Amino acid sequence: MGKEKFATMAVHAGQKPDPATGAVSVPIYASSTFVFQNAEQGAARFEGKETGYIYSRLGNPTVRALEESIAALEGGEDCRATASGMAAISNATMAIVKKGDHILAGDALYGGTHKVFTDILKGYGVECTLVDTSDLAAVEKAIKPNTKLVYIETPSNPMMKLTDMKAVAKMAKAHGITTMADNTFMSPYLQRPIEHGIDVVVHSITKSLSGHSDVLGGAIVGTKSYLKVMDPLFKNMGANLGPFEAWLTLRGIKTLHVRMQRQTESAEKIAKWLEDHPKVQWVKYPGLKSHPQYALAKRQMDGFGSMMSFELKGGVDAGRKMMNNVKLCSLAVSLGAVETLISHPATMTHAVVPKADRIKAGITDGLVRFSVGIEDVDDIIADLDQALVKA
Ligand code: LCS
Repeated sequence: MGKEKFATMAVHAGQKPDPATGAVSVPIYASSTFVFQNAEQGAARFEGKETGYIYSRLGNPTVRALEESIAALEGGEDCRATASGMAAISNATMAIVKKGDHILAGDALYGGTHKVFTDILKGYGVECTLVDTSDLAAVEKAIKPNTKLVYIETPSNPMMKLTDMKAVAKMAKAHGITTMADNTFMSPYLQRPIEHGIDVVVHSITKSLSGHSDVLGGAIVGTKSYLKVMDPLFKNMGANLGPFEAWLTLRGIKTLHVRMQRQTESAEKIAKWLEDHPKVQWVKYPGLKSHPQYALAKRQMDGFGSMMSFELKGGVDAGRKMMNNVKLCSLAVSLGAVETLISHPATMTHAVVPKADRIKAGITDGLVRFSVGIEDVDDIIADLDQALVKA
């Protein structure tokens, strides 16, 4: 049998019946430690001469099932599940860069990532240049002799700007630079960066992978050799995910393809409706023909996703009025959930980004970010419609 299709892997990869009991749902192994048959076995496991569980910071069966599932869905060799998306990004990055190294990163990143790259890592002697990674010539120009990592979000949060992954990966490889992509916005159902040559994929599994606004977690996907280099850092810094969160995410992943299909279908309809609305200045959604990278979106993504941003003609005041008047949509940060979420990046997710960086990246004060859920699309549009009347 060849490689299974995505929907089959979503339900079954890593999620085998429990060998001890036959339970169809992977059990929650709520155990911090695991008994050794004898002292020799304990020693052998610590030395890596025998596989088996030791202590849950070093590995846990429920978490392991999730890691196998995500690795299969992303088409990567292996995965480590982390306590948050930020834990994934910081651990994955710190395994690549050391004092004196340079990171080249997209200019519109999630606020937390921006803070780690431009401020926190600076204190450890790592410098970072932000660049518009949709502009290949600008990326090439910004490469320095000490550049060790090119980091991208595609689409970016919240500007929905795409990066040509194949081209960037090829360019970085020619310079011996590792590439990392945050695939949170798309999920592996819609985009698999490793297929385009990207080396490491990171996720906030808080979003589409778990999908139900009930988990905080992250994941790092890469080659076995990369993860071997990262493991000492990961296991000793203690960024691991707990078994309950892993179980909730395994449960979420079983319906990932179904949720993403519905969310994408609804998002396409909503983006077109917003674009035609007289009170809307512009809409950024990769599935709109007006998106400057529509052709690239069709080439490197299997669908356009559930995320969009837009600005009203009345700017920040109109946007605020609209957000204060939605009834079905939840005024909340986060994304990729079954619930439709609306938020204001300038004062929320990207408030930690210095205003100059934010404006340069196009994140204006009036920008509204929208994450489409799985409710009835006509009800979502009706809610936006009544809120826009008041804006
Ligand atoms: N990557 C992206 C693209 C994100 O949007 C976020 C969080 C993270 C990584 C970090 O993941 P976490 O540690 O929160 O699991 N994004 C958020 C957002 O847009 N609203 O609230 C959090």
